[in-house]
Amino acid sequence: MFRIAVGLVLCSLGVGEGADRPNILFAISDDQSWMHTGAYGDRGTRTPAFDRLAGEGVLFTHAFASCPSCMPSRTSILTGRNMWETGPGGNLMGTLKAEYAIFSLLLQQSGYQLAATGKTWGPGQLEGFTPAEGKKLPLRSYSSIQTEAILGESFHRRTLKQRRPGMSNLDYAANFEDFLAARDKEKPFFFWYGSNEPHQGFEEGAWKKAGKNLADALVPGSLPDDPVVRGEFLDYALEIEHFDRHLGRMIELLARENLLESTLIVVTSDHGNPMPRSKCNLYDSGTRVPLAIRFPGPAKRAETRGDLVNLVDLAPTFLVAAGVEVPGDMKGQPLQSLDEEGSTKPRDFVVTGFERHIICRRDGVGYPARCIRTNSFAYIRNYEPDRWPAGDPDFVSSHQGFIGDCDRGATKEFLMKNCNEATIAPYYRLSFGRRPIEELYDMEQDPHQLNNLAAEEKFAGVKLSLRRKMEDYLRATGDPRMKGQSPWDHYEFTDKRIFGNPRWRKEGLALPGVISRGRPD
Ligand SMILES: [Ca+2]
Repeated sequence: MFRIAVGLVLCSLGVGEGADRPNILFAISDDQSWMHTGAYGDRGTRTPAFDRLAGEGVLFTHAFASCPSCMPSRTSILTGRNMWETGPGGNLMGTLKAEYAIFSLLLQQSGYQLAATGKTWGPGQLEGFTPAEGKKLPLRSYSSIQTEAILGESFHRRTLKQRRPGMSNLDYAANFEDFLAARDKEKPFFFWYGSNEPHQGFEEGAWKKAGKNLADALVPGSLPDDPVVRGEFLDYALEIEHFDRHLGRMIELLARENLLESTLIVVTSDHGNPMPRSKCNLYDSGTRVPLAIRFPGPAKRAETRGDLVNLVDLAPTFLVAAGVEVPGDMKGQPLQSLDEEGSTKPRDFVVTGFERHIICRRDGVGYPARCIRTNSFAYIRNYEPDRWPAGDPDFVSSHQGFIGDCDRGATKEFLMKNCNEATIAPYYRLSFGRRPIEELYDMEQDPHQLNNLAAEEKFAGVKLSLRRKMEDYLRATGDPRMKGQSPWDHYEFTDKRIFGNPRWRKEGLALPGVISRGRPD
């Protein structure tokens, strides 16, 4: 079984037996930008459940994932460590090492019951994990038998009567209901609700059937204002609404069981939307996520917090709520009210990072970058500016075609097809073209990060001070990049199932050395 070094924590838990500790419901969507949520003002995406929780708790306006890629972001959430502090956990299809403390296991050891439905942690491998003999679970979008080792029993038996094309067939809320019925009522619980939505694979044109209006689509300024693009953002909005509907049903179930006031509810996403220049990018559209927290107790007056938050802050938030001591190597800080005694001061900057997502460049290398974000500016350092930021344009990736760090979809196809049109070419370059070593954006004047100020004399002082602040933080947290090292380009890519892409085989492209060969399918 998967084991983890927690001795130092266990000896000082200090948790009282039978203490009145809250249940925790953690809801995380897959690839949702903060802006595509009703509470932040989007008219094209209806999210009444999220908005309700924000209205009864705290709405965070500046929350950021540590890394804009599924598994690294989820690794950082679980470990409370920045993406560069998790070794091969910082790459998609990497490995989560057993040496890092994981908040869910700390909760479990302190008496919590763990359970989950939908997408949990992945895709990747847990170090040292071997399934118990005869135990098999259906693989449902990366929630597999191995994730039960870190997040408890998977509830997945209830499926939807009518599956929506492009979406999971899991009835997430019904599975939560099953868990509530089956749970050990002597224990507080931690339940992970991970939707597979709004990950790419949308039903194209579904927005028409749903009666949405193109005029309501909220398209980031880095993409062309075209009906194709607007339509894709509405198809994606429908998937966010699916996630939110199940969340709403879960809130109702908690209320029905009289558990709402004894439950901490946290809702967020693992990173931003999957359209070009978002996911896998350190711009706001890639790393900035929705975040609402309803703390236990009766509904409070709505509070909005604009301080910068990193999703590494969630692990300590859960542990503090449960009365469990936070391990010293978790870099996050709890998000409990800033007014409470002993609380930490708000962050005035966050640092995010990106290394390797899928295999989409020759030699299997990534696109290393780091970003520091303050309330006023974003500074990005691209460590390998000769590489293509979204993947080689002439190399067929494992499963996303050319330019493989951008998921297949209508907007991507539109940009590729029209890249020589004068009005579209600048957008193509913004998404897929090479980038300078440094980027600097004035986030108040230029929220979509279109005007790079890094070469402007007027901003030289700002740029230098941000770079120093970022590098000080990276050094203090042991980023190998600060020593000129690049372990991520060499870590094993642990999943080869996706290499069945016929185009890849047809073109006879050599598999880069980082792809594992000996593993079973
Ligand atoms: Ca994701």
